[in-house]
Amino acid sequence: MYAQLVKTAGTGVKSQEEMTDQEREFQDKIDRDIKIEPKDWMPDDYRATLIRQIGQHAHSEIVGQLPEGNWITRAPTLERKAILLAKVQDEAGHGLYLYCAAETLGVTRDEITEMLLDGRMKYSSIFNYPTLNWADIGAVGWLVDGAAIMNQVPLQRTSYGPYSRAMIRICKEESFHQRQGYDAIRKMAEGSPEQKKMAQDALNRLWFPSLMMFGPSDKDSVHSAQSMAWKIKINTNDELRQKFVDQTVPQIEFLGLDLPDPGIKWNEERGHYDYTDPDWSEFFNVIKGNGPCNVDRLAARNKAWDDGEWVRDGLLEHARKKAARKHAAE
Ligand code: FAQ
Repeated sequence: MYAQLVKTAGTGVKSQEEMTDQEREFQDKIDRDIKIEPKDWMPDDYRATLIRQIGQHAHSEIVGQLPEGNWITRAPTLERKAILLAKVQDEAGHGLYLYCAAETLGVTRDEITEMLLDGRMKYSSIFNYPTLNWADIGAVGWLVDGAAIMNQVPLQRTSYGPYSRAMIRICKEESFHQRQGYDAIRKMAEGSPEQKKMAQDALNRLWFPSLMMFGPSDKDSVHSAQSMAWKIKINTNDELRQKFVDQTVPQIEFLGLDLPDPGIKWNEERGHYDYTDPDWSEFFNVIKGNGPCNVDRLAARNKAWDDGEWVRDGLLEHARKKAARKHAAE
């Protein structure tokens, strides 16, 4: 069902005249900020766009555990280990809320998981970059969670009720994630010259991949126009990227680190920082499956899925037996 729906998504935005009465009524609800709930009528493309976005978002939370999980055993102190463990567990929880939100649209979690595992569905490009050392873990919390929050705070107002409600809870936890990352990187930036160098190196390597998290520039964004008309997205990719740059540059300066991009400069006229665009050919290459860690990430998820088969089978068999006993007793 989803694969069929998805084929139709991403077409142009319809004018009022082109809409059917039912579509006009739907758009009117959106325009009046009335939330769309699972049993309400919705256009197929709206449903498909949501399944794609929520599904990719859920997959990102799950795959996003891998680069951080890698460092739980090597965290420098017990406190940092406990914090990282809690954060990685939170990401699993975010994935689960989001899979539940996707399921309200008529897909099963198994269906979209299989689409992740065989490469038909995407997850965020950022998780295809490696975390090489402890400074990278601080930088992931600071920059990656920072970018994630910038994107997710407006999504609390997204038009689909279950997605919006999931985002409210997720955002609360994400802000703790960002704070712990900033705290970890600050410790490094204020530490020995070697530690400061590691913090700088992590910032330099993760800066452009973090900017890519917001998606391609607006002129290349296939889905933005329709998604914004339906208030699935509240801001464009470039608007959020600019907000992230404006918020993060003063933090870099406060940490006493060098700016990772010589193009960063305050623009008095615009009231924003100018910055260099990421290398979009690298971005498109990464989302095609050719980033530094794509193969490893998918192999890890496939292994976890295969290794967990006996657990899923056992639970289903238990549920089946329980239902049969209940049925026999009635
Ligand atoms: N990576 O037309 P647009 C996190 C694809 S959560 C991969 O602009 P759209 C928490 C896009 O799917 C991070 N693919 O698309 C955490 C489309 O391809 P398709 C995840 C990307 O949907 C922290 C094509 O490019 N957050 O980090 C990316 O309107 C730390 C054209 O793009 C969300 O998912 C990308 N970065 O806008 C966890 C937030 N960008 O599907 C662990 C919700 C674009 O047609 C540790 N999602 N593409 O084949 C969104 O807000 C939107 O989906 C965007 C993309 C803004 C990401």
